[in-house]
Amino acid sequence: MANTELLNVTVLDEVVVLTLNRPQALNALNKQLITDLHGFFTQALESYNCSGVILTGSGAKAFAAGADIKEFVTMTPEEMQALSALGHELMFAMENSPVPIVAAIEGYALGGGFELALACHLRVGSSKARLGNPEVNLGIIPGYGATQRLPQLVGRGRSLDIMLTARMIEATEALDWGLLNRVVAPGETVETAQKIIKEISSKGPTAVAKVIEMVADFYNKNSDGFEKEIETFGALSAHKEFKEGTQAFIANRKAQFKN
Ligand code: DAK
Repeated sequence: MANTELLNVTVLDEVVVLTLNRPQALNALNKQLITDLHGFFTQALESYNCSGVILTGSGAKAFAAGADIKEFVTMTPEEMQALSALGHELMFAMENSPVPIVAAIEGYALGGGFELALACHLRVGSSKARLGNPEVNLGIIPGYGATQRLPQLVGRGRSLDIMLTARMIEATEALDWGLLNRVVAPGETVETAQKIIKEISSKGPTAVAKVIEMVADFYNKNSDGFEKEIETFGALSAHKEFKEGTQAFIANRKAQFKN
């Protein structure tokens, strides 16, 4: 899938940069944008053969200021449920992507926009980033997974603080809480995300994909993660990337994982 009207797709040095493109509505996530993101992460991503994805918002003011309030008030309960299912599928596809996805957050990441960032593997925020789940202000609860992913990231007390008070968390507090992995100057989030992905791309790609898979598995109530780690560890030790990584160490050279 190439660009759509609302989702800009570019490739920069083997990294896909996805830009939410509704700056006039602070990149609020309407049905079309969720559908485009779903199409990208469930179908198109595979064909890019990239080392990672950066997800960002257009304009300096917002990553995404939530689900599109003006649109969702017009939807029937059936349409809301169908959109919820699509959104959940999207977030799971992101969480389970074999290549790292890094959110580059300039300005607001609220409600559904925050949930989209929570489904990314890492988050880089500008010092002007403001994060939060203000859904209770509208008489609803988060609908794209924050009730589950937020406690996974910051625990019960901080999640309840964020979701019950609906307050916006500033970048320094978000960094302290582990909501953001890095805080940088405004305008530098994409470049920083690019550097992070570049660094990860020098590692064994299969090991990277397996780390993502195994950490996601920690939250799978039906799976024994320790057992899976033993199996995966064994399988990887027969992999050519393990051979290359260890031989490179012994020969005192940099490992070359790519052909
Ligand atoms: N939806 C639609 N339009 C939005 C928007 C949003 N979430 N956020 C901002 N905009 C629009 C504004 O209406 C305004 O449009 P015009 O009036 O110019 O036409 C434009 O973007 C610029 O916004 P402001 O003029 O308000 O800008 P300010 O700098 O004054 O304020 C702000 C920035 C971020 C503090 C403010 O815009 C704001 O409070 N925005 C709303 C934040 C919010 O409550 N977000 C929604 C949380 S609830 C679902 C799944 C999930 C969800 C829903 C359904 N289903 C599965 C169906 C999730 C719900 C949420 O995300």
